[in-house]
Amino acid sequence: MSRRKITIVGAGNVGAFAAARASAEELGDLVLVDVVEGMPQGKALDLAETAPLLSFDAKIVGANDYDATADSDVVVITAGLPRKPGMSRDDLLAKNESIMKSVVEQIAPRSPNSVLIIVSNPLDAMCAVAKQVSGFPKQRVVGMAGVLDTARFRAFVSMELGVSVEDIAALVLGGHGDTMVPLPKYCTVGGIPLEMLITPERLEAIVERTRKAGGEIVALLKTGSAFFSPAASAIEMVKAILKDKKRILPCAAYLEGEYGYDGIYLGVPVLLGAGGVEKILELELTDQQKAELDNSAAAVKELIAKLTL
Ligand code: TXD
Repeated sequence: MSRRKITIVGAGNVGAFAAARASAEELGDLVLVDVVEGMPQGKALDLAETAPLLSFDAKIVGANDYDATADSDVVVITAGLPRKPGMSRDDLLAKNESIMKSVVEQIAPRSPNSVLIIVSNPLDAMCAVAKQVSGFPKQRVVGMAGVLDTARFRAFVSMELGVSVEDIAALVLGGHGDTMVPLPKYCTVGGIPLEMLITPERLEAIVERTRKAGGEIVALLKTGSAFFSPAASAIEMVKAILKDKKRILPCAAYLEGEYGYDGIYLGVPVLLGAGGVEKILELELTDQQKAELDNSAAAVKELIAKLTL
């Protein structure tokens, strides 16, 4: 059996670290694509030279065009501009829309059976662009945000309680922005509801920190946004797909009636396997949770209306 093939478009911070994770986990052969001349080639070569140290076998190539990407199983798209201090994710809309269009126009005909994992911001709107331009079925265009937002929530709970992250399960719904909807009621620590282990005030502080976690890092870095955890999150999704793990992960999925929304991408729990988004899980929400999700959906719709699609 030949190896699986993963293309990563945008070999910047997120793309490069995602490539490092994918190769270290021996998920398949890799193609790195970027517009900057020499850069994806250089990073690909550097990464290939880690193989003897980390004991993986993979063909890793870098390119400025798309021919080498043909017949990829999964394509992770991180191409685009990141945020600078003072910018919201939405400020990136116009520029990243045109980048996303040009990338997907090149990718889709060469890898018509691939699953596209969108990472570029503003995430939910970029998923809509990728779906429209690729013409792929909704199952095969999915966005990475909830896995990251959930990991952040879990990291903060672990710091607060001094317990292993491995025992913390959590769920964050909604768009990838300040309107995201962390669901502390669905959070457990070793099977115990989180709410039994923490005061309401501390829990609320963690929820707030999770909502603003991306901005916290942008403010510290000053020159860009988070990349270790976004890259690891994207590769968690790649792994679920390539290994057909049927993971239940919060992802930006195209909704057609689920949760009462139609024709938009929004973060919801999905079953992620070889077919991409194989199923959307619908949870019963309280009135307040539904109101928060409505607010998040409205923010996504507002952005989609600004696209030139
Ligand atoms: O949760 C999430 N979804 C996110 C999203 C978490 C973190 C970062 N998020 C977004 O991903 C971020 O707001 C950006 O829109 C993307 C990429 O972030 P990254 O931090 O990796 O940005 P870099 O380091 O600037 O890398 C972007 C690369 C850079 O090397 C550009 O040269 C390249 O994208 N680029 C392109 N590649 C191919 N094709 C085109 N047209 C292109 N334009 C730029």
